[in-house]
Amino acid sequence: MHISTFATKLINRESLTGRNGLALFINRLFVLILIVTSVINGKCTNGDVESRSTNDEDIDETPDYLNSRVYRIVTNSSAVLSSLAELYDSGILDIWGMPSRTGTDILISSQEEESILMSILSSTDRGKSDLMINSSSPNSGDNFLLKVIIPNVKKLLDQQDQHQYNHPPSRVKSSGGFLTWNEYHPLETITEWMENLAKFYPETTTLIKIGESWEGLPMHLMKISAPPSEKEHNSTQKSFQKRGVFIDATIHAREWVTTSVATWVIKELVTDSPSGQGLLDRYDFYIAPILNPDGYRHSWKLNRLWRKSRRSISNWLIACRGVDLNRNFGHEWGGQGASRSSCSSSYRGNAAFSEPETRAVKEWVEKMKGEVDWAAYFTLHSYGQKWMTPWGYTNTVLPRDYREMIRVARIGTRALRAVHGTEYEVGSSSDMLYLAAGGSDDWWTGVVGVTYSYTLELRDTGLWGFLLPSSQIQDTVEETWAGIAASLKAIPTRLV
Ligand code: 0X9
Ligand code: ZN
Ligand code: ZN
Repeated sequence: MHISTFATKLINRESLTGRNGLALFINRLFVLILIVTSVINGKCTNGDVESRSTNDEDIDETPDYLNSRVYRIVTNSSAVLSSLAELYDSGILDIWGMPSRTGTDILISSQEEESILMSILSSTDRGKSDLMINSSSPNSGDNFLLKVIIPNVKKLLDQQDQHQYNHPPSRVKSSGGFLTWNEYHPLETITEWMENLAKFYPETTTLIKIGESWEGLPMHLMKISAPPSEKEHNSTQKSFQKRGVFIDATIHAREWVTTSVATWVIKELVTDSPSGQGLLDRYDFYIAPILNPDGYRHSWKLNRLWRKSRRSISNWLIACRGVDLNRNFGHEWGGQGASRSSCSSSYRGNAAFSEPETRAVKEWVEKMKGEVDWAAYFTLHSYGQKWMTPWGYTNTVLPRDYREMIRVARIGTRALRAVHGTEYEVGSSSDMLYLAAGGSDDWWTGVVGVTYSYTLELRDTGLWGFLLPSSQIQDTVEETWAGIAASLKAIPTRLV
């Protein structure tokens, strides 16, 4: 079923194109061969109906990344971009990001390297004779640049394993509130840290369980709210009501540095550090450092580069795992850039909010309606150094308050840059990256009605990608928090 619907799609698109016919046809052929071989190789292994078994299946899912490389393709050729999109959509390619004109980073293993590159190159108008690494073809109509940005993924992973091994994650002190930002931490450490924090600072923090993941892990939200000050106590009339700020991280499992930022923000707010001064007078914070606990745990245990949740989806032909939770939110769900194929790393799921993880957020936000007046939403992703607004589902219209969103975003990126000189780009995600429907940012603006809804793609721009070394965590958390804090200060107060 999987293969045949895909083939029909290819044939339909083929008949639409005309010119470039042969190149496209060859390209489609490669894509088809790739799908068939990847099914046979057991990339999508046969399996029974929904099972929660985590042993046998998981072992198959631990790729060794031996001789895998990350390539960057920069092109304005729509044929190449659409061929990339198809490879991604069908689940063959893990694109670190998605096909876009500013550059597409793809992870390719040595076994697949030749066929995938051939397939991509055959869709350029100059055909496969262009197979030149690190070269561009300036004299053709379309620009095309292919270069290796991470020559040996395995080596990088091994180095980082070694590092984790030499510096085992520090345990939470029983006094509560001790975590480090010079290394990454597994799920249990972060959960334990939050639990202790809530015990140690009961006046300001509350640990809220908003639901459970597919594998039954708790989903936590830390509420940070300053107790009313003396001034507020004494005045009979409040001049303004506190508004809510929601920050989440690790919707995508492998984007580890986002969790470091979320926990840093919690720490800065709770310990009343100067960086957050004044913010707790205006806002209550709701922070979820790990929105995809199953995926995060999997990325520690078996596959560092895992992106999606861990639901198992199987039918008679295929058994793949995971839903891209950032394609599962219910505003214009199922539109462009959200795959129907469960093997794709951008699989949208069965329906809007079909996943326990996204549903937990939705139901909790609905429950809080009337109680919290949301001012801003930040969802932390990596990588790319971009501060993005909705919409992700369309690039033909912009949100009503786009100009105001950009004004505040610029204040954020300026403050961010002032810390360590890190440059961010500002704009809507569909303009800067690609179309992708079902993202959390679109839902917060389109359904919840929050003006300042942002997706932040943190460091870097591809040198390390998701494997950002732990030596960069401290700088990343400092600058990101400076940016978020400055942008929150730039939001006009609302009088009641
Ligand atoms: O594709 C995504 O979900 C985000 N990029 S990432 O590389 N971290 O996967 C960008 C999401 C932008 N927002 C929407 N498309 N709604
Ligand atoms: Zn270290
Ligand atoms: Zn992401």
